[in-house]
Amino acid sequence: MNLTLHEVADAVKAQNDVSKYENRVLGNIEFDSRLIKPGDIFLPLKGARDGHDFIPTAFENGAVVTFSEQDVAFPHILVENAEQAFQDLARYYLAKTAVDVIAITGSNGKTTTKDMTAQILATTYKTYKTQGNYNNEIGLPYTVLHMPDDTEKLVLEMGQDHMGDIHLLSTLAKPKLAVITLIGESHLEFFGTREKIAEGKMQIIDGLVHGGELIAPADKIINAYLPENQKITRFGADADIHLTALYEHKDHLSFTVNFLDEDLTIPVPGKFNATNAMIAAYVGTLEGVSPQHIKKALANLNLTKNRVEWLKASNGADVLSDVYNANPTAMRLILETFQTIARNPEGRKIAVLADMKELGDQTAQLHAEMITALNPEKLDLLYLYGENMLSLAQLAQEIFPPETVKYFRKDDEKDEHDILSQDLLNELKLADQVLLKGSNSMRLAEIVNQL
Ligand code: IGM
Repeated sequence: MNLTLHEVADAVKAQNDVSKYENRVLGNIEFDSRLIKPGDIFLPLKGARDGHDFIPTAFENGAVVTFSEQDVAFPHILVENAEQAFQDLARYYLAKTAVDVIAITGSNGKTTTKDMTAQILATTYKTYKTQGNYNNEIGLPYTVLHMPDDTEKLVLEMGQDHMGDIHLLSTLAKPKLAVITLIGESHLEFFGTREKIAEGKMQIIDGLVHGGELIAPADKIINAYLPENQKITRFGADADIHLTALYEHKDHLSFTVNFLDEDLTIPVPGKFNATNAMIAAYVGTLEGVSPQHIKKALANLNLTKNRVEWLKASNGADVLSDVYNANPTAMRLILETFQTIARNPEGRKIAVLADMKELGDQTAQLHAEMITALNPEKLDLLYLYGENMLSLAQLAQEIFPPETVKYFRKDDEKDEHDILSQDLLNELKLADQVLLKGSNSMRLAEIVNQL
């Protein structure tokens, strides 16, 4: 991160005197105390639990200073609001490094535009991009503050759960290029109407630098919100940029675009991926990447699996999969989202929650507390899996109707993974929605594949 302790305190307008602490260069900033390494700075956020409770662990792991909203017996930078301080620090860091920011709002899971853009830019520049789903008011500053010191181009994904989210992210990041891939109707956006989704996404121009450029679909739904004094490039049939040919194959696509002379290929199928690749190629062109480099980067695409994604089960059910890692805050957030979205007509909502690992001696408590995130009126069936989930299963049985909570063992003696998987397969109907969330080692990914 290459910032000193006093510099950080100044950037967030610390309310205490930090001159008594040595002004050393800090390592990383982390809000999960498990990730703190010697020399790091801790950020106590109010997640599922109050991060201030974990300040002692952060120092056990080698933190040299922590942000804090209250006086504590450890070296600290006193602030009114830790989340706001985190955002202020990221804003300061972007100004200091003067890195070029490319902002992309993706429709969750579907878009690979961010990865394609980053891989094209990486042929020519030191490039860093949003990892996983770190695209919200906490994930974006985290991404900014974790970019390598020599980064030249920063590709930031911006997600929206609520109106105003993208405004905050864009004004923080101040992109020189702002990309809207699609005005979707995706599950996670409970905005009511497509107009509201469009309005929310168009806030990506709120922080666009003077002389920047907006790249957006030729969808007329956004016409009401276009900026007056910025360059705008629209994509789609007959628009500024478009595909001039497209050949779909079983496992790849080849296509041409109206702004490059090369024949392009990407090693993934799906027509929409050609559009995503075209947008990425256009960003690369604007940033001065050669056509040869663009062609090569696209041909060798290495697309990472999205951490959180909506999938379709083979029987047609909707699957919200978040199976690679788990902490209490993330589990609470995804439960909130899953319980808020509209049910499919005639469909049920089913949650499959598995153990969160590596939570130390607070494991039992952190799992049991998840009861406050479960709403029996919003969930029709609850599957709980793993030894840490046993106490939650007992608590849930008290508030859910009979037979709607199913518990499956995984402990030293017994693993009922296959029974759970079979039960879910039998249970799942066409109109159902199912959420799967748990630590990677609980092997929920295998169940998602079977679905
Ligand atoms: O949802 S998130 O994962 N998020 C990250 C940013 O990008 C978008 C998604 C998320 C968010 Cl938004 C906020 C927080 Cl605060 C995650 C967290 C988070 O990491 N929360 C964590 C905890 C809580 N509450 S990590 C963690 C806890 C690990 N901690 C327990 C509580 C381990 C621990 C156990 C026992 C101890 O004594 C000390 C630490």
